[in-house]
Amino acid sequence: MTDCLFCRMIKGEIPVKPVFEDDQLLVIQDIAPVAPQHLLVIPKKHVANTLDLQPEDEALIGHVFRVAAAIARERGIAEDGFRVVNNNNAGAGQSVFHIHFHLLGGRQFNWPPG
Ligand code: DGP
Repeated sequence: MTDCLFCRMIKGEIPVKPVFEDDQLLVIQDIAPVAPQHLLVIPKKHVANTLDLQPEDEALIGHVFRVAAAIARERGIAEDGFRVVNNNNAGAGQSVFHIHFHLLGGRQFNWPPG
């Protein structure tokens, strides 16, 4: 996807400072943090959102959560509580249509979410 912001970051066309990277994922700081710790866990495979996931993506999504948990522990936000949030479509707040997961921590969260 040549016009996809996150694909361009993954391909190196837009420079980023990865917090973590492997063959499946890129993790970066969110440009507009809404918590003291706000990272984006971005699968390198272009999938618009959860609605487009395929059976072969199941291991990838499991990997997302395992990496998010490891980063939460590393950053000291695991014990006090953290969130992994995935917005799907505009009504839920999705603004970048390349699937990604917000890893949020470092403050108290409310329920229900806004
Ligand atoms: P969402 O609204 O759920 O689609 O999340 C997209 C997030 O991406 C949003 O929190 C802001 C972030 N974002 C948008 N553009 C950039 C950018 O150029 N760099 C970084 N690091 N984050 C971005």
